[in-house]
Amino acid sequence: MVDGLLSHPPLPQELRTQGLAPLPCNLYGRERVDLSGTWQFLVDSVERGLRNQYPRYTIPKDEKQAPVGGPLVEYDWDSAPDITVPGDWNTQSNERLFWYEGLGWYRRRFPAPPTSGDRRYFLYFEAANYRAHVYLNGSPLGVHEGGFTPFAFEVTDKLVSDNSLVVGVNNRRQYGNVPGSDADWFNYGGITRPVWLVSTPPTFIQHAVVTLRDAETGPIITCTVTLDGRDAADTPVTLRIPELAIELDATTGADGRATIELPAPRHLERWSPETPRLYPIVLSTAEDTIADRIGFRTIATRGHDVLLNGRSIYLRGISIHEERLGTREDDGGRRLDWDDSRRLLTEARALGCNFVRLAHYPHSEKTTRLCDELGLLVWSEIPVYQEDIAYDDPHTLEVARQMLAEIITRDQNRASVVVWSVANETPLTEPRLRFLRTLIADARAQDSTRLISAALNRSIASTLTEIVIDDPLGADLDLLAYNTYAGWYGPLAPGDITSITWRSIYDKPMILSEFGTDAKFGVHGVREARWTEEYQRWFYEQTIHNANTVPWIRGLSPWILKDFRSPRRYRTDYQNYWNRKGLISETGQRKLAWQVLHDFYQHQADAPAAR
Ligand code: GCB
Repeated sequence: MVDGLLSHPPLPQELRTQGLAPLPCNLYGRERVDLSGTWQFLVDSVERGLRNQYPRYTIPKDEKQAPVGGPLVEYDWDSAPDITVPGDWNTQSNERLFWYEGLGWYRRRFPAPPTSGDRRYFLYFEAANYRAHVYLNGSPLGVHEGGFTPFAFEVTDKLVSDNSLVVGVNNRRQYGNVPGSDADWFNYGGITRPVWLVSTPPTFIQHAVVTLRDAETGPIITCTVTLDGRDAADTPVTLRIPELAIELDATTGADGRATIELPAPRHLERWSPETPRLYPIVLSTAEDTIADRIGFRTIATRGHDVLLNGRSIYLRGISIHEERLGTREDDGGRRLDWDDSRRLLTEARALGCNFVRLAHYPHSEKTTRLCDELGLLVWSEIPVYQEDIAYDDPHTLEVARQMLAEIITRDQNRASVVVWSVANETPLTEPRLRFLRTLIADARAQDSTRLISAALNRSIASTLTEIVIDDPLGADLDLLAYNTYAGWYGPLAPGDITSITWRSIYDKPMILSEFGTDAKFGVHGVREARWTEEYQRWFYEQTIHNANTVPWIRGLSPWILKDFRSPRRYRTDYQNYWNRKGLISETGQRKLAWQVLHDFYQHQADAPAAR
């Protein structure tokens, strides 16, 4: 930890996560009203809104003309500037807020929901970075911490004919947060993903998971349903998968849960990158129905192999940050609509990928749903990043656990998601080991159908030219993953990479979860010259060649698909606050190394030499 990082005292507990409802699953299959669009926005760099109760509230009309002696109110929502939700404030502010990190207040009015009667309502935020303080009609609903996962508040008894929703979002970086105060990506602030008013019947299907597993007797489909509401117990639930001619019932127990289990039909087509088959699924009770499209697949490891549907697979991957692929240099930002997500993933497909590492935090639900459609296996990660995490702070652990639970809840029915990663590049200390082991135990308890991993980069016994995979955390992981920058950071040149040898104390498969060099598109020179496309190409050739000699390296997710904004990249000649390790530039131009990875994925990755 760097001195001075503790200069911001931790927030009092009452300003931490509180008031949340259990997250309703399958948002996109529910009745809901989109609250995206134009909101009002006020910058509150001194954070008075949190201390003085305003600008949480809508000012009653007559208060604006308060007589002398009446309350003095120094803000006015109706004339406050517009902002678009979803979207970060950094890239939609005419540069005024480009570097702003702090508190910003959003306000949106919305009418009473069109349906009336016996319904329940939830305000559902797909994400707000980093801490969100939410108020409805002047009353606090609660607080959520964590910039990349969904959260919801129940507002059933709180809606009026003309509602005022006020949200304070604070993206001030701080030791104790997850991530901490220093990360190599841009800290886009605000309500970065859509906000919805979700409506459900009084007793609704709060959570449902449909999985496939290979038992000794053959493949089994299991569906677990949890109801929420007054009639949650002792209620019949039906699972229908019309294309498999499946219709089965079960009745919930006293805990509101029911499990339906059946042998998978022989003609079930399994989901895979080659055939990303999704089946329409309908779950219903007398009151509620949710529909989704779900793929069936198994993922496991055996010895040095990763097995998808029982078959060894080489993970032909690429790492991706959630940042829009722009058409101009100043275009990228954190707001991604369907087309933006599709554009990034289409670039991954063009490279020949069957796997994407969604770094270093949960990406939007649109992205994982598109990965289901496109046949891209997904590594999903929470932002427990490097050494700047308060590994011995119980509150920080709670936040990380909650994020992990939220992303698992959201994506448990995405066949594409095959890996939960609990961290990236964390130090070899006891507090870190305890912290990550707690997360791993949580992930296994919540979801036994995926692999657990973490990107490692530390070692006890490594030397410059022998990399030893001996991080004690390796014992807890299903899939090992290692980030290497030999040939970029450190004394070795790309020409030295092929003399590197690899040894692992674990009998497990591993992927190279990162490698890369900065190269600015269009900068050319001899291959020994840093920052050039030639240097990057040479580095890729050497690293891939070296990795391909190691039989237990079963995949790659090089760093990274696209150049991305980063506050750590200060060189004005090549970087200008962009990390230039992309295989394509921020506007999509392919660098020379792109072809190297493409050709490897095209011709060699599945060849016996790569096994
Ligand atoms: C890493 C980090 C990644 C950085 C990358 C770099 O090891 O995991 O977040 O962006 O290196 O470019 O240095």
